[in-house]
Amino acid sequence: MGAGEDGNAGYGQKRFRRSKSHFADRITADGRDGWPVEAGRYRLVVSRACPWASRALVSRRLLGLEEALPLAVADPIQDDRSWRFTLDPDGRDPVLGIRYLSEAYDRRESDYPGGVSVPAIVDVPSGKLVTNDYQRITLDFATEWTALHREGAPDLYPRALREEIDKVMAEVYEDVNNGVYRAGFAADQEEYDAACAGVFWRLDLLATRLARQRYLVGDTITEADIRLFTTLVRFDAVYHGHFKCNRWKLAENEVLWAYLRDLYQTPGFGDTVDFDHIKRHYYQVHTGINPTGIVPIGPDLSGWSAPHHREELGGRPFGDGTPPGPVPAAEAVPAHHRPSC
Ligand SMILES: N[C@@H](CCC(=O)N[C@@H](CS)C(=O)NCC(=O)O)C(=O)O
Repeated sequence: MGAGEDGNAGYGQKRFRRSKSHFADRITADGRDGWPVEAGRYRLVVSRACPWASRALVSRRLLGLEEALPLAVADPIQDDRSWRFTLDPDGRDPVLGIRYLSEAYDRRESDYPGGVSVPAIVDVPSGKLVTNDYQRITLDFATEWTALHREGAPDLYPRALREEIDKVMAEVYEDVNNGVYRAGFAADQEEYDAACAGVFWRLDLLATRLARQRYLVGDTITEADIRLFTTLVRFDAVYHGHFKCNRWKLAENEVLWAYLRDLYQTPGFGDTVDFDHIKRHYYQVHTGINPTGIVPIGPDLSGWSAPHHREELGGRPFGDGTPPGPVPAAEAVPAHHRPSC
């Protein structure tokens, strides 16, 4: 089920390794890879369960790219052909007309041997996959798709702060974003101990940093916050139990819990999150570490809208810009998949 680096590649290996995105063409303003930025030409394929895809969901909302780059949401449960569009009528994506994301991969490259991963951007006219390079996709949203940004869109990757943003993101990736996966798919005690220690060591450092400042870099929301958010928002629901990162829960860490609630309550963050998809995907797909596929009842999802008081630290969430408008009706996450607060 769901072969690939996220699903099964870690099992039985000495060390969990994340395989590189294979399709790294870029969609740019000048179209140098043959894929120019163009409203309505591409389709963003995600799973709301996936932290890497969720970066793209948040960034797309903050920048107001919903109309320019329409969305396909895959079923959180992959089958042996991977991501599928079983949430759509007749099990087909209504625009691409395909049942499996792998069909877009096949159109791009026949006999591609790697995993079929999200996020993915597909060229609608040709039905071909353009990119599954999740590290690049959101940076390009911020810097290449500018002509299609909404009015008041924030600068998520400000030039003057890029060096620091890149440094923070690299540390967060190694110890937190990917660290939880290394802990979860560890093949032995030693590997688990090292990964888990790294997760909590880095979270402690981040909490110290965030006790003094509202956001990770500068005084506005940047790409670095998006990347930390998508892991933190899953922490208590899946990483604490399923991946055994259980030294403490996020909700027990005053600073990180307040930081997470602050972002969650910011338009464009919490409104992309689907806890039902997250929990069912992790607990039901990773049968190597949860053979029964039982999805636990917790955690208690109350309290996400409680006051966080982070505004007392200052900060200007959108800089000189403004918050995004409401979620397009067709993209709203069902109320029963979200905290009742
Ligand atoms: N494949 C990307 C990361 C994205 C990723 O791992 N996505 C997961 C979902 S959270 C996925 O689609 N896994 C299925 C697979 O790779 O076969 C990479 O280059 O590391």
